[in-house]
Parts: sequence; C-alpha cells; structure tokens
Amino acid sequence: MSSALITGITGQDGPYLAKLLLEKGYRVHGLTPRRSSDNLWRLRELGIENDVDFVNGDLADAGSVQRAVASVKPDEFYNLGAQSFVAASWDQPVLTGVVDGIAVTHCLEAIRQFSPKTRFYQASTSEMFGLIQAEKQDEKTPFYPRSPYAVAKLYGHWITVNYRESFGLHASSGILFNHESPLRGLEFVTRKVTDAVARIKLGRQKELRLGNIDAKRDWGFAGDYVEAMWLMLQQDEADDYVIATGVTTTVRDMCRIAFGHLGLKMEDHLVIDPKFFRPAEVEVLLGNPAKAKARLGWEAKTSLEQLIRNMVDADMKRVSKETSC
Ligand code: NAP
Ligand code: F7E
Repeated sequence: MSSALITGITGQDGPYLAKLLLEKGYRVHGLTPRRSSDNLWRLRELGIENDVDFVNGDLADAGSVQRAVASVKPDEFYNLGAQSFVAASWDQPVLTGVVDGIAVTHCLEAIRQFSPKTRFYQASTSEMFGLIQAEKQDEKTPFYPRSPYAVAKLYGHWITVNYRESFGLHASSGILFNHESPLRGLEFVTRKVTDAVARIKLGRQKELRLGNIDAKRDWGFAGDYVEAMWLMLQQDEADDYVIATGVTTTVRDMCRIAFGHLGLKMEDHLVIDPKFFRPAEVEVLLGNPAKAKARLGWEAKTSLEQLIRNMVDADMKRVSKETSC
C-alpha cells in the first residue's frame, strides 16, 4: 500500500487530494497544527474524516515536521499547508514568509535526512508571475511577485528546485493558477460572491461589497487540479508544471455568472468598497498549461460557468439550512 503525507489537509485542496489518494488505495496521513476549534468540516463534507491518520505538527516547527517524516516515511509528501490569503500577507508578512517560504526547507530537509526516497510536491502559485512578463505565463516566464505571499512562495519554489538539483530529491513544483470549489474559504473572491448571491436570493443579505472587479484570473476547479499534483509525482523525473485552464475572466464577469444563475441582476446589489483594494494588485493572470497536457496528459475539465453554478448551488443548500435570527 502506498502512503502519502499531506500538509494543509484541512484546507480547500487537502480534502480533494486525500479523497483522490484514498480512492487509489493510499494510506493518507495529514500533518495538522494544533487549533482551538474544529476545522475538519471539509473532510467531513467529502465523507473522509475518519479515513485519514492525523499527525500533530506545524510547518513552522522544523522538529515536528522531521518527526512526522521520520515516523511515516511516506512514499509521497504533498506540501499544501500555507497562509494562502494574499490580502492577509501584508498584515502578517513575517508569518507568511516562515510558513510559505522557510517551512518548505523544513520539509525538504526532513526528507533529505530521514526519508530521501519520498517524492515531494510543492504548492507553488501563479501569484509568482505577479506583474506579468508575458501575455500567457508558462514554466519559462520570469517571475515578478507582487505581495509578501508571492515573495514567500517564490522562495518555496526555488528551494524545491534547488534540493532537486543539489541532492537529487524527487521534488516537483506545481505552479497552479487559481482553483476554486464549494470548499473554498469565504475570504476568497469566488466563494465570497457565491455565498453572498445565495444569501441575497434567500433574503439574508442585501448587498455584496467587493474591491477591484477589473482584475482577471484563470480560474479552474480544485478537484481537477489535485489530479495534476498526483500525476507530477508519478513521473520518472521530477519537474515543474503550470496548471491552468488557459482562459481568463474578470472578477466582474465571474460575478455576473453567479448572480445570473439565480436570476438576479448584479448591478442591483454590487457595491465597490475601497477597503478591499490591495496595496499592489496582480491585474491579470492567464496560464499556458501545454507542458502539463503534453507530459502529464492533464487538462482542466470544468468550465468557469459550471464551477460557479456548482458553488452557488452548494451555498444555496448551506444557507437554506441556517436558522435565521
Ligand atoms: P487553504 O484553503 O488556505 O488551506 C491552507 C491549509 O494550510 C489549511 O489546512 C491550514 O490549516 C494549513 N496551514 C496553515 N498554516 C499552517 C502551519 N503553520 N502548519 C501546518 N499547516 C498550516 O489553501 P488551498 O486553497 O487549499 O491551497 C493549498 C496550497 O496551494 C496552499 O499552499 C496555497 O498557497 C497553494 N495554492 C493555492 C491556489 C488556489 O487557488 N487555491 C493556487 C495556487 C497555489 P488550518 O485550516 O488549520 O489553518
Ligand atoms: O482574489 C480581487 C482581488 O483573494 C482574486 C489564492 O488561492 O489564488 C488565490 O489568490 C482577485 C484579486 O485570490 C475582492 O483583488 C476584488 O485580484 O480570490 P482572491 P488571489 O489573490 O488571486 C492564488 C493563485 C493563490 O496562490 C492564493 O493562495 O479578486 N477582488 N474584490 C477580491 N478578492 C477578495 N478576496 N475579496 C474581495 O472582496
């Protein structure tokens, strides 16, 4: 039986990846930091809460990462844990630097010392392209990070490449563009919109306040993207891959899809609030996933329209079940 250790198993991607691996017959371990309240709702929604073995540990605590790797000696290690909200990275830049940057070295060192055959996946990000240097971004496009989050992730990306080249570790970096799902955190713009649209439809909320709706993103479905992570670790050679749909859409148009799905007019409810503008913005991202298609046989299966409609439907169900007060 193959085994995997996943950091960030309680986030959006962790549960989709864990489910995929469990279906393939893996034993799945999840590194979880101590939290004061229950955060297993996503694993519960996918019905796999009791199928994961939890290991205590925090990415910022090198010793705990070492102990986890030394005891599990996983065949595959997926490093998904992060402070992943770009806007929050200006408020907590050092924490973001430690957890999203330096901690990647904690993982790689633990593998190098205690389990050098473990294959490693690093959750890199399209945010590293930031102020884009090419109209369509691929693995060769120069990076230009625009937030403390992106700067930290760039360190994580390059240290992964460096450990591959220095020590021959099977360490791959997935440069994933935005991916969303009904399990997305409420602070991210797609889920903020789909939750608000459901609340407006059900009379629980009147307006939706957003920042820069002219920003453009290449949005895909998280369930499709975790398959790409797994495929990267099945290759003979470790490498870096851009994972994207190849289509970019404004926040405004994404929003219109969500309102339209419930027969609402966006203009009747949308308010622009300067509070949600960022100190530096990534105006547009558009990925070129040709290498992933050619080498991994991977391509995105879910359109933005399907994705947003699914998210709105899921939020309608959730909000309907809430008791109004
Ligand atoms: P997410 O929903 O924010 O989940 C982040 C996970 O990291 C949570 O399980 C969180 O645990 C955990 N975590 C935070 N700090 C930690 C620490 N110090 N030690 C151990 N675990 C910690 O993120 P996601 O959307 O699933 O994304 C997964 C990864 O892909 C992240 O690294 C993200 O930066 C990267 N990424 C995401 C996207 C995207 O569009 N979703 C695109 C490119 C790259 P708690 O819940 O307990 O806080
Ligand atoms: O913002 C604009 C905002 O927070 C998308 C993370 O998973 O993907 C994600 O980062 C866009 C930005 O995602 C609001 O300014 C307007 O231009 O949903 P987001 P993100 O910053 O692109 C990358 C690939 C990651 O790696 C990250 O971990 O939407 N926007 N108004 C807004 N964004 C939010 N959150 N809230 C607003 O009210």
